[in-house]
Amino acid sequence: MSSEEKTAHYDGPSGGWGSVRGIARIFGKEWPTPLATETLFRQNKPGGFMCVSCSWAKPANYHPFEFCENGAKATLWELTTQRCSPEFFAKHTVTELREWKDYDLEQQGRLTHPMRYDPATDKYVACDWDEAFREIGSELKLLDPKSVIFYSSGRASLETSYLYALFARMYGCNNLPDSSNMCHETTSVALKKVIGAGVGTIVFDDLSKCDAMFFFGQNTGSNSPRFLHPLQEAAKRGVQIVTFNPVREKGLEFFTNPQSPVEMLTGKETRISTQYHQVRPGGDIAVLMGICKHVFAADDEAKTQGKRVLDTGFIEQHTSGLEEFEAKVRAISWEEIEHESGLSQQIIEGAAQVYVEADRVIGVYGMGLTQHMHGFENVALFVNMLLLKGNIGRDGTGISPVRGHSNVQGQRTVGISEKPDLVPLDKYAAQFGFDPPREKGMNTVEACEGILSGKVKSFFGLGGNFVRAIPERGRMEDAWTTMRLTVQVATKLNRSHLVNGEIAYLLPCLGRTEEDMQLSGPQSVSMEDTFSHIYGSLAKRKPASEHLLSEVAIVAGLAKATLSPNPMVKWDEWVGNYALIRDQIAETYSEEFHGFNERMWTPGGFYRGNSARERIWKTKSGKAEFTTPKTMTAVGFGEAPGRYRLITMRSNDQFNTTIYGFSDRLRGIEGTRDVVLINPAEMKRANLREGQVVSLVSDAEDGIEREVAGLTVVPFSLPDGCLGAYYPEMNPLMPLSHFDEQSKTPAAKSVPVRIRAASKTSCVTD
Ligand SMILES: Nc1nc2c(c(=O)[nH]1)N[C@H]1C(S)=C(S)[C@@H](COP(=O)(O)OP(=O)(O)OC[C@H]3O[C@@H](n4cnc5c(=O)[nH]c(N)nc54)[C@H](O)[C@@H]3O)O[C@H]1N2
Ligand SMILES: Nc1nc2c(c(=O)[nH]1)N[C@H]1C(S)=C(S)[C@@H](COP(=O)(O)OP(=O)(O)OC[C@H]3O[C@@H](n4cnc5c(=O)[nH]c(N)nc54)[C@H](O)[C@@H]3O)O[C@H]1N2
Ligand SMILES: [Mo]
Repeated sequence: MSSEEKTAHYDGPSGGWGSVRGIARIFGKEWPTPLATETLFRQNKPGGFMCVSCSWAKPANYHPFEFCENGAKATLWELTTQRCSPEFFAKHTVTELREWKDYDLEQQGRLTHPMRYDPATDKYVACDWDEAFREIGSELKLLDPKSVIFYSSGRASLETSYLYALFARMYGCNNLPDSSNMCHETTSVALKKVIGAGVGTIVFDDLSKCDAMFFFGQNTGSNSPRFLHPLQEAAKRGVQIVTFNPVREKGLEFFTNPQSPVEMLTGKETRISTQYHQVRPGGDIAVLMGICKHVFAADDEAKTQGKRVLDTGFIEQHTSGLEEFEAKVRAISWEEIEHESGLSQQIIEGAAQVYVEADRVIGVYGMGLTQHMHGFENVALFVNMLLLKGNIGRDGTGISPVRGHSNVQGQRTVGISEKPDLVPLDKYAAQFGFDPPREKGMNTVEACEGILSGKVKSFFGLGGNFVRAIPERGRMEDAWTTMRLTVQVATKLNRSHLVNGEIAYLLPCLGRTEEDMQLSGPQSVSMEDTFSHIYGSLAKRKPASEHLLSEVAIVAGLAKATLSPNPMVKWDEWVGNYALIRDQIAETYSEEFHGFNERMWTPGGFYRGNSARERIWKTKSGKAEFTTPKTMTAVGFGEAPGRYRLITMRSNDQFNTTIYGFSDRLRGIEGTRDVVLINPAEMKRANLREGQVVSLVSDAEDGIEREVAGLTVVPFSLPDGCLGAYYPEMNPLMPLSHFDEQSKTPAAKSVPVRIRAASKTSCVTD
């Protein structure tokens, strides 16, 4: 990583004029029209609608513009004036559309009509809703419920999610995988095991009370940009911010607040991270062991002066398992830590000293920890570090996984889970008079395995772009067509709509920015943010087409067409008035949701509580549990000559599989996503030159050939032995068998690959 000059990078800060231009470049025509401005003004504010992008908090004391570059992009993307109508589908066969790029598919705009796939012409043809519900319902009745998958992407509201999970269970399965299975499932499993609550323990106000923050593998500048405001305030307060990330992400380095006229005009920027360390992908376990090693050493030293660094009172009263962990930490050598982390003892000790000196510490993390074969250990060890000094369950301290989709956490809260033991099934049984299935359902990876093996006969997608987001795309797409029935509920056309089962429907729904008019009047919905706060969302825009139904109405329509009537389940009444659905949620989940309808408009949302924050540990031992790791690297495959660890990354111009444009401004990569990033020293070793076009091939030792061709080599500041390239283009390279052992989260941040210096220049997307 010698010379910065030779690598692609961006000189400006995150935020600043670049972020304003970033919005304008994509939405030139649609921004800033009065209607768009009016809608953006209502974003993330009490009484307004909640952003469809990330799950960051919607604070009670909001800014005049409580949206960021990427939130604005997400909203404007939904508000587009483009329409993907039956005329469009009449012009193109599905086979033809499969050759299109993701970007071009979504560019067609909002879906307008329910569509049924016609195998005779290989085209989608408009149909009416009743016909769609009737056929899907009668097909579902013929299938074994255990062979049907009910997937959801983390956007659907609490109301929709609750009904969806109820529908699946009344139908007869717990096959409710969620985008969370590819994302923070590692968190849900690890935090549940070690602190007894599967979500983060901090709330928004803690950010203004801490002395230090440790950031592992979360890219704030692109993925939760509104977090930059409290981060900037923290930095100005002198909070130490220590970051471990293989990539030097701009948002974690410098920020200029685009909402501050002074900062915009003077170009003043705030340094965010006080230390920034480019750890090897998968090297975080070693870093965390190193930090803890230094903490124990500092504690030994303090003891000689009658003091302690460890919070011994907390450890004694609240934790179990320290002895075994401490023995392991003391036994591990600095050589091993340095090798696995790629960082020197001095650097790790420097970071650890910040931890030793700080009284109140928050640990923040994202996909850099969760998407590894030993992601569980990553998360558990981060908790170990915090436990050593009692940094959970005090103001200004805690663990903070930054969740992805805007309601992904909430979906799990209201019953979308393949794990029946996490759901109060007895309550469901009493409330709705049925016998819910008790057998564990399939998660995302298991659903993929089931599709490959032929066990899965039908796939229902409530949003998302499953085929594009999962590993092993090539094999998955081939297997997909063997299913009997596939149904996708969506706002825009994507790849998953173009790989069809024998019978396939594409059902268009209202977006969250659009008015949802039902019998009792306009309806509001609700969601939960990353800090477990729950808010109402009320939208006012005219729907993109008069033929759209709300997600609630679609789920209820299908349920009615599939299930036998049950007087305790009032699908029609619920669709007519969503407040009645919230009453049902409040009954099933009374502890969290009592008084739901009244409390949902609380500015800043209402808190559903977190036992670990109260230092009540709902774990097996009744205490917070130290974990002794079995491995020193989060990577589940060995090192070999020519083998790289590929990080699949998000650009600043995308939301997951939705590609807004081709400018990854904050990393200085413009105009294309078909790139492979590599450091200059590795380039030399591999005999590559800048601009050369290469392929990446799988090096997973499972005999399966996987290749993505047509990638241009770009020198970039990265640790040795690793490469960077974009998600989802790289997903064909990910082996389905590479997932976190405990949670089955696919290991997207270390994919074993080799570089093939190819002469061919075929397109990457296919
Ligand atoms: N604009 C925008 N916002 C989004 C999304 C989006 O695509 N676009 N997606 C949403 C969703 S669903 C999610 S889950 C979140 C994702 O948000 P993040 O959690 O930030 O996920 P990524 O961008 O995939 O990767 C996070 C960081 O991990 C680093 N990293 C990779 N490997 C390692 C490692 O081994 N160790 C460490 N320490 N770091 C590593 C990468 O360099 C990157 O900076 O964002 C949400 N918000
Ligand atoms: N290699 C690699 N793979 C990854 C990741 C990675 O970092 N690397 N990240 C993983 C993560 S964290 C996640 S969360 C998954 C994401 O996986 P998904 O959640 O399945 O994918 P998205 O791209 O978010 O889904 C986009 C589609 O959702 C639809 N949509 C948008 N708004 C709405 C709405 O309001 N209602 C409905 N019904 N549909 C809507 C649109 O049609 C759009 O095309 O991908 C995972 N895959
Ligand atoms: Mo995610």
